[in-house]
Amino acid sequence: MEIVTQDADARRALQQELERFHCRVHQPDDPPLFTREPRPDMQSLHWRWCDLAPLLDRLGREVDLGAGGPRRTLRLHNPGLPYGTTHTFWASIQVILPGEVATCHRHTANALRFIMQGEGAWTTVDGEQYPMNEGDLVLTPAWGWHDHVHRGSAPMIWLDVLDISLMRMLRATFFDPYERDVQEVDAVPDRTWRQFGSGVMQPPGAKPAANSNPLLAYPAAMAQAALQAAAGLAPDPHDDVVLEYRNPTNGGPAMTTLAQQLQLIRPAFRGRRRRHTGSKLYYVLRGQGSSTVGDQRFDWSAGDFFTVAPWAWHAHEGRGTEDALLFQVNDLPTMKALGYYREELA
Ligand code: GTQ
Ligand code: FE2
Repeated sequence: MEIVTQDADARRALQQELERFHCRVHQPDDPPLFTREPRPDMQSLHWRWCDLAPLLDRLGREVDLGAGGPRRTLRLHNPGLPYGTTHTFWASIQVILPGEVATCHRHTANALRFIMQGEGAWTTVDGEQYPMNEGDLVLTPAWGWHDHVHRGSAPMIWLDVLDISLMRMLRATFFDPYERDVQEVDAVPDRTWRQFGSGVMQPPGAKPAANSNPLLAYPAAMAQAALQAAAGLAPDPHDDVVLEYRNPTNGGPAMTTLAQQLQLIRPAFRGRRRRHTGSKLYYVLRGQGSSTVGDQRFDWSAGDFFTVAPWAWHAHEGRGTEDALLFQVNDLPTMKALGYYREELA
């Protein structure tokens, strides 16, 4: 915005008098209110598995599950922000050892878990219980009671993503501890999976609550089979092969604020550039490739994470000999719901 400099002294004088009335006028040296396009404070970053793996080992050995809220997590921190991985969500890697219990609580933040390594843990969400095995996505929608128990024999890690920054920005933080370590499990522990898990066949009388997703688990085998089927379609010019995890009762995103995708990038793929508002995080399950994000180039391989800041041009390409498999979380459902979504495609 063009600043009228002739009245700078008047504005400064006025400001001093206005202070006690809790009012202000724009000052010449205030940062611009409107920029032509987003100037995000979050940085697009790349975390390499070769750096993360030893840190996770250390965390398992040196950090107690009980410290800092009964979870043991490595947070992916964005140095451009006071906290969080992007300005809307936090991504952390949770480490749980055999026999451990991540005790029951609930919070207004929406959470999702994508299992990175291991098997044998179970999560209980409002009485429903689901296995947590490599490649599975499990959801903890806002305000649901949840606890995780590890019944397997080797350490496990999974990715936690919570819309904590969004919740805090909107001043909507609530948290309750449960009165016991774990909650009781329902007689039918996986009820909504049995009702809605196929996606297309549903009990005729089943009435899910409006605008909420009854499904809490998206097993790896189901998601990867769907992705293999989609690989027979014409490739997407930006993403090669990509599928979104959906709410089977309304076709919308699986969570109200955050979307999740599973993506194949084949070695010969050379994606077109695009940019959009909203932020996203990728996790590489297998394979390798390269992404240009703004003026950076991320050469990624299995176990790596990277983020894309709002409005940054980005494009992906394949590398090596095997198909790369990536999991993505983004906040586009929030942007779309609020009318702030924009994109440009090259
Ligand atoms: O597992 O419930 O990474 O409440 C952060 C907050 C995980 C969880 C996190 C949480 C959890
Ligand atoms: Fe939690």
